[in-house]
Amino acid sequence: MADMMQLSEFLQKGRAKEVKELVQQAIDEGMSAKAILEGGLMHGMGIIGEKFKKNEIFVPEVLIAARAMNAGTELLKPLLIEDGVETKGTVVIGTVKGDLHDIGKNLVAMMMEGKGMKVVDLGSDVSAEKFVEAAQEQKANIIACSALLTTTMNQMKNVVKAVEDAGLRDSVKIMVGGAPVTESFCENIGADRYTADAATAAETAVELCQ
Ligand code: B1M
Repeated sequence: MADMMQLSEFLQKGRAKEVKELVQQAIDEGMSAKAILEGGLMHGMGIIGEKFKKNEIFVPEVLIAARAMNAGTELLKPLLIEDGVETKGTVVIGTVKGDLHDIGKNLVAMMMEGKGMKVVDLGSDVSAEKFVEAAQEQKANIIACSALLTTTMNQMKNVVKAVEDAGLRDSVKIMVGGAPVTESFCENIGADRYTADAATAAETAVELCQ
């Protein structure tokens, strides 16, 4: 039986190969994507975050752990995609300008895809203008912005303004999320919906397209 504490430890040590093997073993044994994510991968990343905060580890170690996390979550993607689901709408997603944290955004994108949304992932460090251009090109229903830094979350305000300036405010909904983002921040900047986690973000995206 795949041991989720061992998975957490491999992730903390940035051992991507072992993370992949253990995630695959857990999948083969029939463990749910949620159990693997929460019990192993996110548990490990939580400990990394705590150690980073206390200056017990530094950026290189965090980066290596993040790579191992992405290697593990990629394997979970097929489990999160429901077979035969018709496209419910289009979402343009990215991490805001100045922000390189993409793990949470990747999870949100995967889960949205899993719920039948067409997801156009712009990556990280995405400017307000780029969000708007992509939304126009893709005729998107939703722009979804992620931010992990208190210094970059304010970029979301620029996205709301750029959407307004482009005359898209009535046709495009704006979703925001990421660790420092809150419901009241969402209201203050005039975005449409804040969600705290990837699964709720995916459900909300579908709801907004109905
Ligand atoms: Co950074 N980092 N980091 N980091 N990093 C944090 C965010 C920090 C809290 C660490 C700490 O001090 N404890 C801190 C921010 C402090 C603050 O602003 N208050 C911090 C800092 C300071 C920095 C640097 C400035 C460090 C430096 O250089 N001195 C630097 C900034 C670089 C930049 O972006 N310009 C930096 C760099 C990095 C790495 C590159 C090394 C790496 C990122 C690698 C990568 O993403 N590819 C990294 C990492 C990994 C972290 C921590 C440890 C983990 C983040 C993570 O991936 N969590 C983080 C500490 C922590 O969060 N505890 C930290 C797992 C992920 C699944 O969770 O992203 O929260 P999260 O996503 C969740 C929800 O938030 C939500 O759903 C997800 C799961 O359900 N969600 C959404 C996310 N987006 C959403 C969008 C939605 C809805 C929900 O709708 C659209």
